[in-house]
Amino acid sequence: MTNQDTIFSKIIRREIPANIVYEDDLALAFTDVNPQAPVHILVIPKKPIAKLAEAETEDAALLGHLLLTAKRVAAEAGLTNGYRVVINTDADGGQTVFHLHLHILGGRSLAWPPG
Ligand code: DGP
Repeated sequence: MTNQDTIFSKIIRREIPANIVYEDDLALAFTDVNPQAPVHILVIPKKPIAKLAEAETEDAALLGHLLLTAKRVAAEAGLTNGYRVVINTDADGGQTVFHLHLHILGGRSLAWPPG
């Protein structure tokens, strides 16, 4: 089941503002409103997949595209020393917006494991 009308759908439709750093036919990337690192960018599919747990085999190419978009956006953000890509999934994963998104976190050394 997908939720077609999250805050991220509104960003895709330009109904609310966002600092968009990358866009193509399949994906959008914009800075996180509540940054957890000096660079914190979200990469989302335009297709409203609610969460990774609802991605299907038919989404394989799209999921690959999102990872390659994350790589591109991280490079364009100057994260030459490394970065982390995170997909929070569902309640225990800490997901709060139910439109699949990749967090790109960088610009400082990140601790592991996460809390
Ligand atoms: P998650 O917890 O993985 O579902 O992360 C959702 C992220 O979305 C969280 O880091 C804050 C961010 N966020 C929520 N609402 C907005 C918004 O309206 N604009 C932007 N740019 N980011 C948002």
